[in-house]
Amino acid sequence: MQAKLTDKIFHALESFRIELPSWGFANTGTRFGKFLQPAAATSIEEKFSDAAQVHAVTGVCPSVALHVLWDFPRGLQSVEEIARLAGRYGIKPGCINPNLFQDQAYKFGSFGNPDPAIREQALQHARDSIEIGQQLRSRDISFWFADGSNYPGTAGIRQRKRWFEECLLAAHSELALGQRMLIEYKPFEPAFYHTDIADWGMALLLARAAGPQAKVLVDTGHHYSAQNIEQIVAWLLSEGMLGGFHFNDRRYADDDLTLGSIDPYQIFRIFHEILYFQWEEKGRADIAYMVDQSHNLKGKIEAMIQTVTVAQELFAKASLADHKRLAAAQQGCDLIPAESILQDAFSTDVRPAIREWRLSKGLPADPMKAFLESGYLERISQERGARNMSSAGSYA
Ligand code: AFD
Ligand code: MN
Ligand code: MN
Repeated sequence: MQAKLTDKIFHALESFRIELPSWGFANTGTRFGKFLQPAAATSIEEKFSDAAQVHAVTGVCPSVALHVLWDFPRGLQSVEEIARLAGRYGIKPGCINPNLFQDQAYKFGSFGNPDPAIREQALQHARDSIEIGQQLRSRDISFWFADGSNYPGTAGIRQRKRWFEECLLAAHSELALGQRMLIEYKPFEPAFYHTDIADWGMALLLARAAGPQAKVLVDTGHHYSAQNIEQIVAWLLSEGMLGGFHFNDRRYADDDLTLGSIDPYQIFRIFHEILYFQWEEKGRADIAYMVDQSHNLKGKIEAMIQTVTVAQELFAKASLADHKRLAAAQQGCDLIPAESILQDAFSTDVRPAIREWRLSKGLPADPMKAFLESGYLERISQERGARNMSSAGSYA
């Protein structure tokens, strides 16, 4: 490979970091049940330990996103333990995820619930989550709401929008300087008639209404199959409203499959729009790259390593697009040359250069092989197997 291309790839890899989800290491499933895995993490310490393994072999996952209900069983009282584990395993607490969907009180919604007492309960949980973020010096709080309805006529859509505006504004007023609120959208599931924050436009308007520290979070699985996600990304970048991503892949719905397993070219095009924007603006976009996946069948740590290495590969490919030539080709409506700039970058095998970069950092050339040879999987399967396979397994 030409030295110039290798330099571009090295430069891209230097800046690329991706955050792991604590819940990706635990037993999860579908509404039809879950298949327990002997090595699955069931405690927050095991999640930190597993995340540390992925970081040890890849070198690019220094933080782990946390779920307030699942990882902080005692709410704010759990902060000290999390801080201790972070220190012990060398993995920073990442984005804080409030849980506004599991409590029975949220049957008819959280911020969108017609009962003001339940909206207040949800808002208090949001305040606690923001406080947890402050105590752990974690910058981002990412809000996903299951709120919606299952049948026409059962919910006042505009009234619920107003309640969301009120609650998000109130939550935003609790943010410390530098903290961010990321508002995530999702077209459907678990609500099947309407979801209160169903698309990027709704998330954008609500973020704008909440305040200047609110941005939009794009979960790549939260789109209809025909949607052009990179166009949404380009618009949010242009508006300065792209806060970050939850990366996964999908075939049909929010399938939470490993990144790039179905449509790697789509993830490449998303990365391209970001790098093209950064080239034009001559500065880095402040975007949180995060994984959000459920590994129902694949081994959890192996699937996470796969996702991280594929993300690196697609980001490195996207870094090869010649933006200057592309801008000129677009300006001149030179369709084939313009398209070829993306296709040539996407079809470049960047793996040798990535292996070189890893070795230059003292990292294993092949993270998956290094992990499988480390004996960690055998050890935790041994330690956790009996407990995991006997119980119903704890949810996330
Ligand atoms: C589910 C939701 C959403 C959320 C994630 C973590 O669809 O993506 O971000 O759980 O709470 O996947
Ligand atoms: Mn998500
Ligand atoms: Mn999701």
